[in-house]
Amino acid sequence: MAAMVSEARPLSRPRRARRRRAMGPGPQICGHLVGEGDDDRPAGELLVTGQDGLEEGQAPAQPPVPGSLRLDREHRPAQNMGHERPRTPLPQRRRAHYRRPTMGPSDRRQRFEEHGYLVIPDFYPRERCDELRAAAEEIVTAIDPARLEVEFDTHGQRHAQPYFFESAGEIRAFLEPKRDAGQPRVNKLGHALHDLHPLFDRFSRDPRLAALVTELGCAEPLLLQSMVIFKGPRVGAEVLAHQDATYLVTDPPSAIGLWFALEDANMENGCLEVLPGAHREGLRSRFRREGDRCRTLLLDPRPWPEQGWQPVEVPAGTLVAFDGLLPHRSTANRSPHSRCAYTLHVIDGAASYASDNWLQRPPNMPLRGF
Ligand SMILES: O=C(O)CCC(=O)C(=O)O
Repeated sequence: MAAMVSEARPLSRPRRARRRRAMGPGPQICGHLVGEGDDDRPAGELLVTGQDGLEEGQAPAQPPVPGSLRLDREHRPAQNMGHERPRTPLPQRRRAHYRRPTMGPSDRRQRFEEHGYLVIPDFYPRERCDELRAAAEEIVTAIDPARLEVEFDTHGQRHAQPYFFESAGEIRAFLEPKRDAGQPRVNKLGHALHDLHPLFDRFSRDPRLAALVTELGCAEPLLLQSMVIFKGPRVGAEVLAHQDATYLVTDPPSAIGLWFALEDANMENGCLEVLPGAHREGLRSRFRREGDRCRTLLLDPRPWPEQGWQPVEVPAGTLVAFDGLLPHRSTANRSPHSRCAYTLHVIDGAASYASDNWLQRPPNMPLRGF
């Protein structure tokens, strides 16, 4: 795949070693987790077991009721930008051919609409997560070190510059603002891994994901962006509270985040934290492209509440699906253990995509579905 990594070229052995150092020490696993069948789960934790009883890579035996989830353009409220997600009819409950019918599809949809997120353990086996992490490390190793200079900074958004905008159709690396013993570390890779790298493509286009987002109300799913967030030991930066719809505006709002724990995530290493139900309060701000820079437009001046945040502590292999309007954040990783995640954002092709979103794909690389 010649065009897989932007401006990548083979490295000499010493440069490869320098890149490896930039990746930091290998991942380690630590405990304090919520697992399937764990009855001590905090109240309100939305745990879905069984993924409809489907095996990895297996399409649902019976697809969702045809046509039941399509958005009707005629009946969509005009200029709904950043407000209520349109309510589409719930799919009819599928018959009980699932192995573990603990939560039916319409329960998942109802819970997703009520709380704004779902936790699906064991979506991928650990080996698939390890494989993805190894591929991500290989990508970093292959990137020209001269290109490794832009920091990803959720405080000042200093990364919002051409290098970042061009990553819409490439695979680029962004550095942690903090160094580890003087060494730069990679914060994230983005944003077209799912279209440019065969392994990420396969991981992202699992038929079970297509079935899930359809079930959650996405009529014509399009895979918009993907990221590997390394969250390295001691240096992994805080991600400030935000809604993904701030960056991925569609009318009506349609973004769904699919966040995969590639390593165990807990309070020590900076797991996701969400504000259950707050996706129903509308969009707080918009991140708008203005030429070669971006500006944040405040739509709702209220600060995020101090209370009510729910940590989502999960083992590797868990999928957390969340509404683009759900506020979420993660603390800095001050632990000796990394907390790597892969995240994929899907939008509905039946909604219109804002022309001033930062992410604009090059004309020769249109968005694709599953
Ligand atoms: O992984 C994290 O810490 C944050 C991820 C996030 O904000 C996202 O996927 O939208």
